[in-house]
Amino acid sequence: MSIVLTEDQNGVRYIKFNRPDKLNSFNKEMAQEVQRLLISSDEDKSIRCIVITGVGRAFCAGQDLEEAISEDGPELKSIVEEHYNPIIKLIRGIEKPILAMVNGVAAGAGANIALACDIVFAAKSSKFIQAFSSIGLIPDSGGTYFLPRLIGMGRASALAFLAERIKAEEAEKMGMIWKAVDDEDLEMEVHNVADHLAGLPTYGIGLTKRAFNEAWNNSLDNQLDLERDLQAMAGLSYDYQEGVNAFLEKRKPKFKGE
Ligand code: T3D
Repeated sequence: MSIVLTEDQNGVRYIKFNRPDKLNSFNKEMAQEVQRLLISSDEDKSIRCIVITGVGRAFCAGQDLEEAISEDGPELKSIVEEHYNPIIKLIRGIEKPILAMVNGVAAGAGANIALACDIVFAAKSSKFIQAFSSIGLIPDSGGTYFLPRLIGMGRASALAFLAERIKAEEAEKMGMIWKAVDDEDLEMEVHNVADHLAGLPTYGIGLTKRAFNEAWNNSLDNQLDLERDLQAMAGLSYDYQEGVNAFLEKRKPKFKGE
């Protein structure tokens, strides 16, 4: 059985971590496979939305700690550099909507991979744990970048230092994730949103993602310049023409993501 499962449906690629007996913790093979699948999802024009989730009772328990301490395993620095950093850069750099469907516990790098996604849905029974401090590490996989920006420095510090288990509903309340959903409704809700997103003007959505990525570091002047340039690009798209024509002709638009 493959270490990561994939399924393509209605323009949506589902990427499912598949080491359920290890709570989908990451080893080298899984990290490389996730990178490969993200790259191929980016290159495949028929894929217009990506959903990342886990098989079994966990989303992902972060680094496989047996591998991390194994004498013939990869060094800690290369685990971060070669396994997680490329995944986070791909999630942020792929100009298509990426959803996290957090089906169970998300710990360590697993939590931060979810938080790097554009929209995070989580089953109400799931929990987010910045598990790093429990084993003497620092939040990686973008944790020190995204957490303070998403929830503010005070909350980020508390989560990172204390490694408390945060329930999905609490995560929603503090703005860390988009939505906590009843467990039995999670798949249906995420499938519906993903199908919907895949039919939207995903070229424009990709440019919006680029603008949001840049907004973290830009001055207002620079951001306004960027909006001007990206809007000019969006204005040349098929989808813009189609959206305006459909509005004027009082019909439903049929977008292509171009
Ligand atoms: O080199 C580096 O480490 C650098 C990279 C760092 C990135 C990171 O992600 S560091 C953080 C690593 N992750 C953790 O510290 C989390 C460890 N896991 C847990 O704290 C707990 O398992 C959970 C809170 C996630 C879930 O608890 P619970 O009680 O529901 O499940 P469990 O019984 O602890 O785990 C079930 C099995 O999964 C168990 O195996 P067994 O006894 O049934 O054979 C457990 O050992 C295994 N498992 C869970 N997490 C990991 C793991 N095995 C390897 N690595 C794991 N991270």
